Amino acid sequence: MADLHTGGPDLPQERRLSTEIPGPRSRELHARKIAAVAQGVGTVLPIYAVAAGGGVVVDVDGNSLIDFGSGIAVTTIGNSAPTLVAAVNEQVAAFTHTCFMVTPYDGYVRVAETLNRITPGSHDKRTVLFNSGAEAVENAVKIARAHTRRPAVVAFDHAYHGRTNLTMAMTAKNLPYKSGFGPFAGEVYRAPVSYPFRDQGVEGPAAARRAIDLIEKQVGTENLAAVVIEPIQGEGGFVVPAPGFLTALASWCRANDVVFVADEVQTGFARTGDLFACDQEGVVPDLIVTAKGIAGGLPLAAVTGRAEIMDAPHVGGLGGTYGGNPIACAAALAVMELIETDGLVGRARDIGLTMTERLKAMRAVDERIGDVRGRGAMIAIELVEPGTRTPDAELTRRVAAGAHAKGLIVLTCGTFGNVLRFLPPLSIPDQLLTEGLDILDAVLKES
Ligand code: PLZ
Repeated sequence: MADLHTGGPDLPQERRLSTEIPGPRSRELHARKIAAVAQGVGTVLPIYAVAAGGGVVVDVDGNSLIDFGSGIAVTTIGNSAPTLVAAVNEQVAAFTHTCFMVTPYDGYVRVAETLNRITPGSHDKRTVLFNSGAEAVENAVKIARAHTRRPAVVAFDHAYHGRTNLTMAMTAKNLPYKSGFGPFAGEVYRAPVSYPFRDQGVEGPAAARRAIDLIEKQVGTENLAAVVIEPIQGEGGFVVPAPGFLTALASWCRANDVVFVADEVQTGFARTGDLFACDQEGVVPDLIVTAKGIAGGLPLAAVTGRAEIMDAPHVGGLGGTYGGNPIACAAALAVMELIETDGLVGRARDIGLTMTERLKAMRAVDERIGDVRGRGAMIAIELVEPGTRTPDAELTRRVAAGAHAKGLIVLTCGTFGNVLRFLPPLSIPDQLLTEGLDILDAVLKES
């Protein structure tokens, strides 16, 4: 089994079921997990990984599963891309840490320069690095408050921004994220998003007007520091707002000196078939928050934005021991180079076309698929009771479990728990993508 422990280019790109899922070794490890790890940390699929790359995750029992999850939209370039592994190894051997706030290093600066160049808008930008999406969202709010000297923040229905106290307040869904963990940070207000499937007939600009009216009446622009929005909502159900919603919101923010923050933690770095989801509509956020796909699995996150806003906090006002760790920065530079040189934006679009075409064909003969949506390699189906818009979370759970049993890793999401989402790594071979969709088709028919 030694070869199982090697990810990278030699990992066989095949689905292989050697045992039931989870197998005996995974079950043994899972019993130890339950005895050792706080139960608050849930598990989607308790197979224990030993190798991963391309489009597969290999477990301790020798099973090789097709990956439609990418570790929640993180391993966009794969889990063991050779250039990333080489960059990380080189950096580990040079030094692991000095703390950028103590004695800085070039990798951090290069990541900042690259993000300033590739994020939407050609204005003068600055970047600051952190460890997680939630930490970066919190800091975007700090920066917006320092710049505007106003307290309030608007987030949206179905939003997800993290699990820290402020980002829990900004996250919409009670269970599992918030219940029992309050009181939450104050001055967070919620506005209605554009959710075309559940909001039939409300066009983007009208949905923006609805949100803006509420913000003006309930918050007041003079109190509002920032509007924070995911251009395509992730955990909330891959909700793609109607065209014109984001542009109208962004221009209202600009006119009212409110900082428009795009949370592209899940949508960033080629995932949606554009470098950033904002690019598709030409939306230029004042601040953009990135994480996940930025560094191929190493913990890194960033806030990038207009120089005059980013430079509002005083010297020493932003930071953290590990933010912009040199190993994570080396990984990010490898990822960003690969995205540019390997045409991964186009690859995400192709994956999106393949998935959407197939899922729409499935929808045509299955009334339980209420909606097929998303962009690029970020696609979902919303499952409902036939011919209605009533969410069917039970069916969603069954389909996910059925896929897992057949060796396909899929994730669910959505406020109502009725969305199956597909986030394959862009390194997945076509035949595995097709096989994964075949499995999904078969499981839906059986469920
Ligand atoms: N903003 C848009 O999608 C993380 C969360 C999984 P962190 N989404 C996955 C879970 O159950 O914890 C996310 C996101 C958006 C912020 C975050 C938070 O990023 O790196 O998990 O803190």
